[in-house]
Amino acid sequence: VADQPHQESYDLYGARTGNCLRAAIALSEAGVPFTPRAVDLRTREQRGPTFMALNPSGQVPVLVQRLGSGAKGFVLSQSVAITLYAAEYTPGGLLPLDVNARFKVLEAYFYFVADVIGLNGVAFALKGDGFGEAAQSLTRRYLARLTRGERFISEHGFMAGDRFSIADIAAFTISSAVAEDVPWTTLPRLADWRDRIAERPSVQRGMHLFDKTT
Ligand SMILES: N[C@@H](CCC(=O)N[C@@H](CS)C(=O)NCC(=O)O)C(=O)O
Repeated sequence: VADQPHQESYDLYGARTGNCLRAAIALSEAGVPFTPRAVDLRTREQRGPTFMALNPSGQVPVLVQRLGSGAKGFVLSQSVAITLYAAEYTPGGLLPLDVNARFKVLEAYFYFVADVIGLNGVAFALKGDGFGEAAQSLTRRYLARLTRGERFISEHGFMAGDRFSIADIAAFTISSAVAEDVPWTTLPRLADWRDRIAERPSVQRGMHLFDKTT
């Protein structure tokens, strides 16, 4: 992405879910010109033939590149990949250019993505399938990991670095999704970090992008 002039625009297909909000914040912060396209999960629009042609997994988010002519270009699913794509779009923005600094951000990013968000997704599925006890056990585990994630907050007030990055985006979206279950008063550094991140314009835009859908 980095060495191409940006002539294209993008559509972000999504709904008001953590995975979509993560992609929306990253694209907003990176200055990617994109239009939100709401997908109605209540009517299972994501499993209809039109959407399945875009993403055979039948899931949001999906990023679609529009070429200058308006024709469909590159199509990308997976919020984690879309977030990294946004980082690549504006080099040195959401991911530091310095290799060591970049991998410290990636370390925190994958901690929240794999060890917290991944478990949250499995707990959600287990609950839906009627395995309440197993879901609760996983929930305790990912909440403990989320609160331990406080250790990544740097002296600059961001996750694993001296500026806002994809690690902040991953940590913020899951913190918001499970906010009611986090003992914020016992975690002043995490609460302070959350309040500051919430004020960022890109975070506010991304968090409210799909407000009218589920
Ligand atoms: N690993 C995928 C997960 C995508 C995902 O689970 N999408 C959910 C909404 S957050 C979805 O589309 N659910 C509707 C369905 O599966 O039918 C990502 O991060 O993009």
